[in-house]
Amino acid sequence: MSSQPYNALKLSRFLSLILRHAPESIGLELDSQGWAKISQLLPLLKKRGFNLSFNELASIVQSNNKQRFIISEDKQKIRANQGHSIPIDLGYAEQKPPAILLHGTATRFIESIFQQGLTKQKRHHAHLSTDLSTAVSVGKRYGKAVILCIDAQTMYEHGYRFYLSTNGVWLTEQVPVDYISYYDAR
Ligand code: HQG
Repeated sequence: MSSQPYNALKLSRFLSLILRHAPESIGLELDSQGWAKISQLLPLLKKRGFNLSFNELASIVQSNNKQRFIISEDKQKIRANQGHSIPIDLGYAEQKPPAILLHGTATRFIESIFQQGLTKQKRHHAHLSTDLSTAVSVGKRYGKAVILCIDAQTMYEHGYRFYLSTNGVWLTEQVPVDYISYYDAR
């Protein structure tokens, strides 16, 4: 297994790019729910230097640290579980969120967030987590991490909708300022 003809981390990043943002960049077609046919994907990956079998793709999907991708039950299709910027419908059902959710961001966004609230930016939703270490690592991607605490229970009571992705990320359209505070690490 150590002689893999591709780098698993690079491949995972490339899959994120093509399954969430730019399938057309390699000529891949996604259906309205974001699924790509694996029989179409594998030859396109090969052209990009990622020469792998179905089983190798399945093992990349299975070992991904954030479970970013899923293979359909019939094993014909693959999609990203969340994080898209292209218009597809993941079809997640609305769910009651935990009372508190976290959002990791960077210090440079704080002023704007406390003016406008948390907005979805280029993606379909604002992304929230139940887990402090995930929030910290998400925030660190853009600079010095700051953790925000979201009063999801009150939002829910006020009619805001929440969705839970297959890989455990909580999604909501936006979080107005009233429901945001700094996370108190104690
Ligand atoms: C910030 C990762 C200014 C927001 C994670 C974030 C996640 C604002 C950035 C997923 C703002 C958007 C998504 C406002 C929000 N003014 N900045 N009003 N509202 N922001 O990458 O949540 O590792 O689109 O705080 O696990 O960081 O890629 O969203 O810093 O689930 O699989 O604007 O990406 O997954 O950044 O991350 P993003 P995110 P992966």
